[in-house]
Amino acid sequence: KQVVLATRNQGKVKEFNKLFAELGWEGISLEGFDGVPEVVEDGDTFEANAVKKAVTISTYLGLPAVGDDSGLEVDALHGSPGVYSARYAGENATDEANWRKLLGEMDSVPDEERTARFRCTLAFVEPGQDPVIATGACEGVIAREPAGTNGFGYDPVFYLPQMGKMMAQLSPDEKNQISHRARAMRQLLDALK
Ligand code: ITT
Repeated sequence: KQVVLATRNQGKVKEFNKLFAELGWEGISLEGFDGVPEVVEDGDTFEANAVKKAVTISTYLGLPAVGDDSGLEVDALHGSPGVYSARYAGENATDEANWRKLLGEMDSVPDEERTARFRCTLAFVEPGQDPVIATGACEGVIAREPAGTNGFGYDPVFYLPQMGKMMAQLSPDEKNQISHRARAMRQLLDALK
């Protein structure tokens, strides 16, 4: 099955390529296409944005597409940065600028109140058909210092107590066992069966 990855985030693309390979799917990147429309992420839920990405791309290319909207929900910040995770430190902010801002905001938050979770919503769209939605979450704790160089986004400051490691210290295969994205992908597969 050929499915377009409706994302410009290369960290997501790498993870999807592995997750898709396990299913025997082929992920097609947006890089190879000209004139692909920008998707304006103006939804206030992960689902609205994921659907918008998948519908825009599948309609434009006439191919099945998967949209991923994801982010980090921090309890001490009442669920922020949430759908704004990619631009927490401003429009076009780097991943490092975003997690540094987060560490700053969390400076006075005690250890036992630093719980958080990654969330991922996937929308799978065949041209002209209704979206199929799947979700996944991954629980953890916001660290005080970064560690690790794998993954992307907030992975260097997202601590997994069960593993005794930061998300950025997991190998790509280890992250794909437990991540919000992998869990959503498994749910999507069940929904498509
Ligand atoms: P596309 O819309 O093109 O897919 P994006 O980076 O703008 O790319 P989102 O709007 O879904 O995607 O923002 C997701 C942000 O949430 C991402 O930039 C990271 O900062 C964070 N995030 C999502 N999944 C993550 C993961 O597995 N590890 C670390 N951070 C993650």
